[in-house]
Amino acid sequence: MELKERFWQLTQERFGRAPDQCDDGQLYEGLLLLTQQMAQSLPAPDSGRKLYYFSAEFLMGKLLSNNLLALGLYDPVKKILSDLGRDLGIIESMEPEPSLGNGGLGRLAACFLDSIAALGLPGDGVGLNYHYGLFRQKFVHNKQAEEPDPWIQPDSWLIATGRTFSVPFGGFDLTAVLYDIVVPGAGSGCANRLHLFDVERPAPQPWVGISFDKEDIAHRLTSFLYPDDSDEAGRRLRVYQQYFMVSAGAQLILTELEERGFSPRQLSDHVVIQINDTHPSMVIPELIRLLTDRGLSMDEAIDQVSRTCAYTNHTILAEALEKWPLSFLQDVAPQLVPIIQELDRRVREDHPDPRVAILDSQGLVHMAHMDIHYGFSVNGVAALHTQILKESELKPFYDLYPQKFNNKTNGITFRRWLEACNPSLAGLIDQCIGGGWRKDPRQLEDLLNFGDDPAVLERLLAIKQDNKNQLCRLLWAEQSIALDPQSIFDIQIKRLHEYKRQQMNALYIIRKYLDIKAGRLPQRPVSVLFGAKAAPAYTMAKHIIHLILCLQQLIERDPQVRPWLRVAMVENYNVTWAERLIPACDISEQISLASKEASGTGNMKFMANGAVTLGTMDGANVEIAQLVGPENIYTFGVQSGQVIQMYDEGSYRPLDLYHRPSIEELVDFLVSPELLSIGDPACLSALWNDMKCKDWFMALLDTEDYIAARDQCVGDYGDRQGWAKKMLVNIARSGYFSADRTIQEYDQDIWRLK
Ligand code: GFP
Repeated sequence: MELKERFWQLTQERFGRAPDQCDDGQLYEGLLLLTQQMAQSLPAPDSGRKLYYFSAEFLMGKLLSNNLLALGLYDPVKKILSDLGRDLGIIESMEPEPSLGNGGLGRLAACFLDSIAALGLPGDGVGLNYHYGLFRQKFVHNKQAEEPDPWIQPDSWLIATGRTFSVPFGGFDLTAVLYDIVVPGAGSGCANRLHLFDVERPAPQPWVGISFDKEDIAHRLTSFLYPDDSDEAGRRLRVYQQYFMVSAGAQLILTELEERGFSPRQLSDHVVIQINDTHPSMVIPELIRLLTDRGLSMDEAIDQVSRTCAYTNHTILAEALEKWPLSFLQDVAPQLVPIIQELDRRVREDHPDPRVAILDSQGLVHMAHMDIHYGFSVNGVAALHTQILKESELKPFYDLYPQKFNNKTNGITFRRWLEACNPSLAGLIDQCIGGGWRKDPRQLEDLLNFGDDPAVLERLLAIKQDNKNQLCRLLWAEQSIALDPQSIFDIQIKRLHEYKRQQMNALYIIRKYLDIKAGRLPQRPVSVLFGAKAAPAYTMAKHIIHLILCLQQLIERDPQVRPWLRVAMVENYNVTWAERLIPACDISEQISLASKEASGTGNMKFMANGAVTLGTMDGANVEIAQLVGPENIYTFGVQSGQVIQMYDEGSYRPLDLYHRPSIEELVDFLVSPELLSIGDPACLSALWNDMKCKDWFMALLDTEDYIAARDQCVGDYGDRQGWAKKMLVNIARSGYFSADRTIQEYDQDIWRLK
């Protein structure tokens, strides 16, 4: 049946009316069902070995456009709608964004699923179906407040599969119910699945904020991603969640293995499990348990699992590498305890070095250590990060298993992050070099032939301006934020964390504010945009949000400063906002303390959309710098080697830096009468005190250099032709960061799926 006919029939059956009589909500529902049906009818890729990608987060973003594009239906559907006088953009805005992730980790998992399906590889995601997501961010009195973020509607992308698994917790069992989201592969003609497990009887929305009874495991286990872990009940709930996910996932794997006609003894021939960060690490002992239940000896089970599991590390921050008290596991999943003890005993027998033990003297289980000993691959996510893992963070492990360590520099899907979010730029690229880049983003290099073509450079600038105009309209309509579209758009969007140094960006804003007040005007007007959520229990991160919002208000009220400098923090930053902000960005802020940002992926998205990076030599920024050359990026700051040395020696003294007049003035502004009249004195002085006395992520170390580099960048923006060239080189060199490339490398070096 023709697409149009099918759509007519569907709305007729569902709503008793033809599409031209439907409201936007009904049209959205109709398109959702149509897309869903077509995606579901696609076969799974041919399976040799099958991948299961385990992750606590999958930050999928809205799926309608993405899936229409993957199915080749985007243009036909757009046409059908426009013939009816309707706009796909408006219909899409009806879709709630699935709230299943936090930051880069979850968005990477989503890009990977997209690429795995597009490459026709057999690989499913495994995660949890959080009903209220991370949280919905509200700004109240210049502070972050958290609310539940319900996203599941009667019609959503979730498909009830009818499959269930019983998860044995200490003292009770819980049924895991499996829902699937279909992941159609762009151009591959097949589809994979994202498997999301849920409790049987999820509790309704908590009424007050995001607090709830953390002991009510049976009903609340899947309420929130990363429930507040500032108390013991919260930490224990995280272990419940993790065990629920991996136990149900491991049972699904063994069931599918059997359905494919293989025995548990053949697990590693037919299955590979990628452990995304340490949240799913318990899959190792759980699979060993399930295999021994099915008749394998302990030796055989350990051998199979060790040849099936591979681990990706996403951070070198010690506090982010999970360590759970064995006593929690004793409560949550007592059956795992003897297995973990046995795994630890074997490690100690072979390697007496206590630094590589799984269980430490305080009774903590080091999840990453278990992954490294009992997995066959350990990878970092950018060249520098992998090097740091090998040379310092995980050195004792690298010395034991050099062959396990490998690098897989992250990537992004250009289908969402260029084709879909920036159609005008995509169109210009097509005109210049044809459409081959859509399949193979490396072909973007051909754009380099247009570096001296004034017409193309003009178009690049015009498209950027147009995207900025569109963003301004949206910010005004949705959040009453007014910006000057002619100003430079300088954007920092990412999880709020001290190592990402949003606070250093704020110090630059203060510098400019003070300059303008003193009559020293900047070279041109700048708008500084932020988007970031802070973990509810991360006090310092919330203070930084407070600082930024206070600066926003201070400047907003000041007619002397406002024409030259604006600050705007987008409320409830999410994937959909990123899709609007990134195409409109001139300067991409990637200013983490060198050595701390494993890779970054926003940096890649900005680059592909023609923003110029202002960044430290950290994570994938290093590779961006190599690709574009020094004239097309602004780098600054102390290098990672020196930073690591300062931590080792404990030699960093923020107070000394604070006493430099150029810095003291900026830091002290936090407790100035201007700011205190707007903000909460307790928060601002806590942040002020922390910055000058502790400054754990060394913002003051790089502040002067940062200000100089940023001023240089703002100055160079005035040479419009020169700037357009930088934009073009950035776009042209971004193809390396295609997630398709990353996934091909995972497949060749780790998974070997076909
Ligand atoms: C984490 C790391 C990033 C990295 C992503 C994906 O992201 O450097 O790019 O994982 O590997 F910190 P966040 O969750 O911190 O955003």
